[in-house]
Amino acid sequence: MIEGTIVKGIGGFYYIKAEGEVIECKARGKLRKDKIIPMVGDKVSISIDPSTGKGSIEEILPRQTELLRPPVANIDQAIIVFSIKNPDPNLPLLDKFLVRVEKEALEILICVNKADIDIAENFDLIKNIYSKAGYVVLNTSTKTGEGIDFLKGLLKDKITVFAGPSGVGKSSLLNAIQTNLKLQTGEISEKNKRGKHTTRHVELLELEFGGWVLDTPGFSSLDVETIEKDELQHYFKDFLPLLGQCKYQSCIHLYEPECMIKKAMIAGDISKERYDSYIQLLEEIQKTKRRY
Ligand SMILES: Nc1nc2c(ncn2[C@@H]2O[C@H](COP(=O)(O)OP(=O)(O)OP(=O)(O)O)[C@@H](O)[C@H]2O)c(=O)[nH]1
Ligand SMILES: [Mg+2]
Ligand SMILES: [Zn+2]
Repeated sequence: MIEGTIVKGIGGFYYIKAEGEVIECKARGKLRKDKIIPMVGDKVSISIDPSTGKGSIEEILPRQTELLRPPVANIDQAIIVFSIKNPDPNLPLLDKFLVRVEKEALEILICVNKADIDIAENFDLIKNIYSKAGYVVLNTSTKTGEGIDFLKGLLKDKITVFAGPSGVGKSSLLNAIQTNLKLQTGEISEKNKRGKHTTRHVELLELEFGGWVLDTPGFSSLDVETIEKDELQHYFKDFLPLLGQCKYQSCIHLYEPECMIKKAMIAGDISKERYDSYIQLLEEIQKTKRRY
């Protein structure tokens, strides 16, 4: 038995890096029967059939972390990438992504790419809201090189997933970080200024200065249906210091009196955009629960 890491999965085949090589494998029927779906990032043990030279995944070792969208295992941190324009930043989608990643207790960085497109007020807006919420917000450009060295420093010796909408420049950023990755990138559609879903699968790539990165396909929506109504507040980093201080223990910061979250929002300590986003997500959770 050989141990390795899944670096890519396409059409039922998994590519496993083990002992310096990449080996094509299929998942054993036993795994499929137990409904265990291998993920990129999984540590696995594989066997090789000496007569055919083909590999099989025998076992998936316990996952340290698991993110379902994009589907990746054993990562340390997530960088959510948006662009300053083309496509325009989608803050409700950013908030949803943050909630899902906070639930997995992963480190998060926010990267606003395409800094060369000169509309600084878009960056300032995002920076204000999210640095107040406790996140690091970077501004990068693959055209001018702005922010790339700083980004590199944050990746060293870590396993980082790059996630975000199509066309924001995730693959371009990875190419700027390490030119020999040669990832395919795509033009933005002239008509709607969105990406064309160029990256089709998740891929784990090794960095020569230490660390691993995962390029992933862009997404345009996320769901929050696995999250409970009273659980949501815990995934708003900016709410955490105040939780438990409202008048009612069961406060979900909606209509209750003497709510510290609402007070902080009115005082400007929690940004209105984040509070509104929280309320929207609460409503969305309520709606999906009613459907069942
Ligand atoms: N102006 C400008 N354009 C950029 C920048 N980074 C990437 N682009 C362009 O944006 C387009 C999309 O880039 P990709 O790297 O393919 O985007 P992606 O996020 O990987 O998209 P998907 O794989 O579809 O999810 C390409 O035309 C890039 O040249 C940047 O910093 N500034
Ligand atoms: Mg891409
Ligand atoms: Zn409250």
